[in-house]
Amino acid sequence: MLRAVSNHACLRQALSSTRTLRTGLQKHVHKTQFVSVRHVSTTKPTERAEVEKPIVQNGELVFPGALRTSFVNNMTFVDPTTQDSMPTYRVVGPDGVQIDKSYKIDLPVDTILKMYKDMVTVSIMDAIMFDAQRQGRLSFYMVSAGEEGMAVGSAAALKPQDHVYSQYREQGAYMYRGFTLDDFMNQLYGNKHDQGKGRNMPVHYGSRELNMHTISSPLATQLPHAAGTAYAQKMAGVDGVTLCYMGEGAASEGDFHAALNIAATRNCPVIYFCRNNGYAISTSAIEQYKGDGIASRAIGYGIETIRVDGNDIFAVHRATKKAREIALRDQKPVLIEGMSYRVSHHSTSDDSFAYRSRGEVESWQRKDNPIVRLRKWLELNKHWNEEEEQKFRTQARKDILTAFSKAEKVKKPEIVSAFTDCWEDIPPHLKEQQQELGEILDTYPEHFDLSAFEGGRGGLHDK
Ligand SMILES: Cc1ncc(C[n+]2csc(CCOP(=O)(O)OP(=O)(O)O)c2C)c(N)n1
Repeated sequence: MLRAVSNHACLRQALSSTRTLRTGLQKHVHKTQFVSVRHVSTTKPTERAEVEKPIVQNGELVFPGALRTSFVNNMTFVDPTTQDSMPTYRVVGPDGVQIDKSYKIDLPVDTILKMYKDMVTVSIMDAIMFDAQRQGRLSFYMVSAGEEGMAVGSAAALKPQDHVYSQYREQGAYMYRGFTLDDFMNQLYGNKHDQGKGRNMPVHYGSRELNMHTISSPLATQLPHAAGTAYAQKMAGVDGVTLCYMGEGAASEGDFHAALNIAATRNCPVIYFCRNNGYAISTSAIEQYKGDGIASRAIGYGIETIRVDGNDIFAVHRATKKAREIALRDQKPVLIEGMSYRVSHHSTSDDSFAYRSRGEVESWQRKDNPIVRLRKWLELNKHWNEEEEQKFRTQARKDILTAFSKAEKVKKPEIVSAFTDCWEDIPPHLKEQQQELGEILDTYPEHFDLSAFEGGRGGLHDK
């Protein structure tokens, strides 16, 4: 109890120091402020007691670095190829029939229908926006075809207060949590309603309101951030966890190691969700790693883990719901590896038939798919039919096209937003650059058409 009280006092001190530090840094960038934040241990008292007292087994001291090891006198190297591969959990098979009968699908039908509709909407939006990019109406796009089930199914197991970090193929999670078609389109067009003020590439969504941390391009950097967010949630004692998505390619980054180890050692309530879709651009998973996928690595970090069929939204949802319970109750990380297949090109900058056969892609498209699988289950259970399907698809398409043409017409943000938000206030050296840009625009107005930007030349605000 004493420890908990002192932790909270420390946290308050840390938070208020951080606030002072931030304000201090932003308001007076030339001044340096130092604050001291006391070290707070989050190792459980029982764990500490274990490492503090020497442990003796059969009269011998146990090495502190491997408390559960035992001595053997036959020398054996562990050969990973002789280990069983981690199984892949499934609730419903490709034909829509429930396989794990011990699990009662207890989700309300309305929720399951929302999950289905969100997957379908994302897939239609992806197809339209991919084509829009090919027509030159958009600079870039990435679709999530074949992976909608992992994004929607996992997001459906979260609570609104949970925090989410994405890679870039999780538009389904955004949609499930309440990102609207207008929100998607405003970001894709980088118009003045885009919360990121048009500064990021398309598909780099973010929403403070929905606790969805803004996507950034450098792979895996979000993983340690997520551990830190979960650590802060733990310290603040809030009823929430953090979920962080990544691809199996991103899991080869050093940040994967840093994040999982810190999450495990600091007992952070974070769920790492790895979408293993078999490819990282042109690099197939067999060239990416030699071990048994990503889930097996979590064991080495002391993290509970499960591998699930990413085309089975029920398996994804059930595993994430359980992972959330474990992370919150035990205040520790959990890793889920969702197995799937990237049926799409990597992005609009990629032609995947340059490195894999059309036949391979087509057989996946034909044989397995999270949307078709859930549709089969819904129809078998009389919750959906062809007529509803057609009606829904027609309406979704209409709604997407409406949002698309609306966002395309909205002006870009004022050009001053190229200078704002680097710091809270524009510092003197950036002010100079802002002024210089004004002079260039005034000297060569015929070379700069600013009619697409809110306020035109006036949007620079330096006159
Ligand atoms: C640090 C870093 N290295 C390389 C890249 C270029 N890059 C962008 S996406 C990508 C592949 C990622 O594959 P994966 O994590 O498996 O996700 P997927 O695209 O399959 O969803 C690469 C190499 C990058 N954005 N950041």
